[in-house]
Amino acid sequence: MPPDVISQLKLESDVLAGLERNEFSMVYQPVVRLADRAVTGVEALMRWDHPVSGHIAPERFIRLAENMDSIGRLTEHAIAETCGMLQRLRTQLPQDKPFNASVNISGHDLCRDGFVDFVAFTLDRHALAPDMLRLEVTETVLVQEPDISDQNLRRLRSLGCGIAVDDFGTGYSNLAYLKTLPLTALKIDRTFAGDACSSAISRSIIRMLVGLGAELGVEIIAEGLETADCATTIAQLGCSFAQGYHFYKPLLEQDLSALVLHGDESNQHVA
Ligand code: G
Ligand code: MN
Repeated sequence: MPPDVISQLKLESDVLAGLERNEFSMVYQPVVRLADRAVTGVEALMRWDHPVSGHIAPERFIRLAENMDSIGRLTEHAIAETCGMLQRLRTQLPQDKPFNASVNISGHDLCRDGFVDFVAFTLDRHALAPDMLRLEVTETVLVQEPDISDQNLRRLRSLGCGIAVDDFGTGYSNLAYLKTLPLTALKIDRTFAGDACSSAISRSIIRMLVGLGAELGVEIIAEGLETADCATTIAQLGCSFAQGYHFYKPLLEQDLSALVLHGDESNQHVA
């Protein structure tokens, strides 16, 4: 067997064993409303605490797992964990305070039979309003699998879930899906948002995307903001929401709850 097949098989069995042993956990990076810096939601990010390799970043295993059946199990785990967190948080938040969590899903998930039913079942099990959950897909997925993803995204949308387009601006220049898909948010990739204060081209692109968001009635979220200057620039360009290390790193659930319930006491344990 070629070495890449062996390592793929090893990864597959490690992922399945890791799920059994509870090695996958979620951290939550706050999304802030730029007007008042209120935390209005989070992006859920997966962490793998591997018994031998230690902490493995999602960029390293998700892309490999996308070729395997286990990506479905990982996504379902992420959705179930995130819905559990939302249910616990919801009981403590004022009823009228909107809050949402985004979970990253792959093209594989969207094409899988039973995925939409799993989402519906999990929302129901946690007694959550469906609009508290957003599913985040990359632009590439929307362009590569238009028929299947379109159908399942519509079903998810009719359940009431939000749909966010991740890494917006880096996938394809084919924006035809914007005409047909019922989207909730576009997330401007950090290659533009991260250097908005130093690059005039990034600023032009962001200005254009903010205009597009207003026309389409979708939220625009800038990702990867690392400095105060960039945050100020992004706000001046009319962007309403942002996320990035300048505001918050991904947080453990306990720190997220403290932040959302009691405000920024700057004592979070960074996850
Ligand atoms: O593409 P996506 O939005 O899913 O990427 C999320 C990843 O980006 C996570 O691994 C997260 O830790 C990382 N991330 C979050 N905020 C920042 C930031 O401000 N700068 C950089 N470089 N990475 C970030
Ligand atoms: Mn994402």
